[in-house]
Amino acid sequence: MSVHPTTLKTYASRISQHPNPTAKRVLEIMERKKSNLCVSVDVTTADEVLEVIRRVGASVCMVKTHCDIISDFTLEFANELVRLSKELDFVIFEDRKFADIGNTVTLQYSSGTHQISSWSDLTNAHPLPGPGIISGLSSVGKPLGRALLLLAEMSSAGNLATGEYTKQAMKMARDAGREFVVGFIAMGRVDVAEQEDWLIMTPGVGLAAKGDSLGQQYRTPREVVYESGCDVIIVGRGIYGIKGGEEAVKKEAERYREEGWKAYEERLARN
Ligand code: 5BU
Repeated sequence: MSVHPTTLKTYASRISQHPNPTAKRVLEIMERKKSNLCVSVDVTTADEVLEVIRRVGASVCMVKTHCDIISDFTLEFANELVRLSKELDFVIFEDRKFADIGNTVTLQYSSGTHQISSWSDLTNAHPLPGPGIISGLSSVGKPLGRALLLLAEMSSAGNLATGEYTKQAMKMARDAGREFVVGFIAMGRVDVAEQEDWLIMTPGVGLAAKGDSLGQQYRTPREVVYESGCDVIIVGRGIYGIKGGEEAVKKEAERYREEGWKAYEERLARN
């Protein structure tokens, strides 16, 4: 197993490597709360979303949303999300996966029912349409201090984001600079160049299941953080879907936080 130098550094020592304010904030929160856990709150009403966040908030550095699955989404709900993100100290990541030409994504990011740029600290985009997608999103998000991840890889079986595609995603991020693009959705340390410091966030994490019936594939926090050198574990159904009511969800979030942090400490101990 090759070890990328960035994986031997503490999250705190990486703060100064990042010019983007949201990237700095993510790393600060991770260190402060001893958490590399992002909970993906994929429930379909505003009340349920807020309820899950109240239960898991203390254990996470980040909350990930899909605002287009929330049947009663309003900007008042978004305001409450922002208020909770300050109170409970986490970053909001809208997993929008933009994938259109620059002009269209600019409108999708700033306008419509969701006005994502007004409340989401971090979002993501497919590199598929080319660098215009970054320029478009950046024109809206950068002045607000927001940040972008590119999807360099995916967790689902049979996906096409592999090999040369992943390499080109890296190149596109490098060419864009690190003021707005702060990292990748990836399954491992795709930033092979030794001096690079990107945030690598990884979905497809579960302690119980190995996958679902629709192609999702799960690895454990240890496989993701220790073996693959990723920075943030993203967990959805493994946490909010656990049986046993409110307390069980809270306990499960704490269990994933502990597992993720233990794997990070183990990785640092290789120094
Ligand atoms: P799960 O319930 O832990 O399987 O949810 C995973 C979440 O991460 C879900 O919101 C997906 O949309 C998201 N995801 C993913 O699973 N795999 C990917 O490659 C990307 C996002 Br990108």
